Amino acid sequence: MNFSKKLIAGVTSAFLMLGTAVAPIGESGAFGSVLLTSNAETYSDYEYQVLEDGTVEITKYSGSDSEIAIPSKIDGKTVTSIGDWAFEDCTKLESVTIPNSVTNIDRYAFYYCINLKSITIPNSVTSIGDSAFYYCTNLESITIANSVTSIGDWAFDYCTSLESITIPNSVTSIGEYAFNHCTSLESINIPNSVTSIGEGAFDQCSSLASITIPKSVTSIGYRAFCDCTNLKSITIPNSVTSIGDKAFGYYYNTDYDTFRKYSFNIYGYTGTAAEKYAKDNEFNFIPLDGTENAVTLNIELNASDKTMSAENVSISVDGGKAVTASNGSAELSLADGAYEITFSAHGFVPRTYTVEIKDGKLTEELTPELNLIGDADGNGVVNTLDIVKLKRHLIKVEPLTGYALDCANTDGNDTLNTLDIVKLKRHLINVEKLW
Ligand SMILES: [Ca+2]
Ligand SMILES: [Ca+2]
Repeated sequence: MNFSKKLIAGVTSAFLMLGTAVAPIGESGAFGSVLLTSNAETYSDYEYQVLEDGTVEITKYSGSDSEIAIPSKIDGKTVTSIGDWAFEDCTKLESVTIPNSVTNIDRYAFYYCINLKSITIPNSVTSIGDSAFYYCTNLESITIANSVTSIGDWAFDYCTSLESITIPNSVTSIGEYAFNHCTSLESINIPNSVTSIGEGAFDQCSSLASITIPKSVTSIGYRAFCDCTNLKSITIPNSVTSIGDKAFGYYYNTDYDTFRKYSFNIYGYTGTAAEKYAKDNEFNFIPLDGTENAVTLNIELNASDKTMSAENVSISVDGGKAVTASNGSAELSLADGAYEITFSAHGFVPRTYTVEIKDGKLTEELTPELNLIGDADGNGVVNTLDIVKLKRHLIKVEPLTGYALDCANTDGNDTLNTLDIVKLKRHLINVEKLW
């Protein structure tokens, strides 16, 4: 199935490329050498066409810059679209700034931009087309504004360097195989605007250790989380009424045959699709009935010198009980009792809190606060004052305690020493960033 899908994608690509090449000939009706020139107009390194509404679509980038800012206007006309294949195979490209006049990023727009490292999708964009970032194997970070409502099929397939991504709460559908082969993706929070998770959406995300399915989701597609080898359990809210074949708890061999994991826990509610899936596939089912009293926590990321979204926080509870999180807050659906809850996010030092829930309520109010790696004094900024703090700790003038110790431990090993200062310095002179 996986292969046949790929094949179809490949055939479609070839067909589209042919279509692009042929169209100008038919339209212009020209002959001879004229045939070799496109009817697209050019502006600097861009080819473009004027759309029916008088706005501009970028159809091709022919430059070889590593860093580009796409213009918002060309010849006085607003650029609204990045067309199919526009930046295909731009292997020199490392960073792109998309102007906030663009509403559509079309199919294969950044296909095979293998050196593209980061991209920000502005809050004018409403859709990310199929295979838009397919095989951008160096893409480490992507910021998607909360104007985007749909993420196309295969949109981020083979983005193997992507460690985290924030899906804004404007997105209602995640396309088929959208994050397939995102092998570095460690956590993802699906916002509570999403109603369906497409077939194979997170297929082969081998680093994915935790996943939160919000209560807005009603269907989880075929193989949606198949071959997520690090995923040991999943919590399914009772809003989910349909779960596709081998959606989770299975892995592939090299021939893409599927095998059932020996140990996989499904947390869910009795009498729902989750229980049926667990029984049908002989997985351990842990009922969550009686835990419907949700407790909401507001999570704060202490990072004034870095743009971070609390939507990206990943939450784990000892025993793997039900947790849903979105938009900087976590909703815990836990039975009465004491729990250790760990909050983590890329660039931040994970933090564990002990909470007690009684009669469906927290016994003490809790606002989890995470500090950046290196922020020893916890003021949201990593600078030379943190080095001073660390030095004063090392000479025992002002010892750091608790969470501050972890924040100062920039290399993440077992001790605080001068190597942590070296790491901090290298971060501050932009030699080796901590995040
Ligand atoms: Ca600081
Ligand atoms: Ca250390």
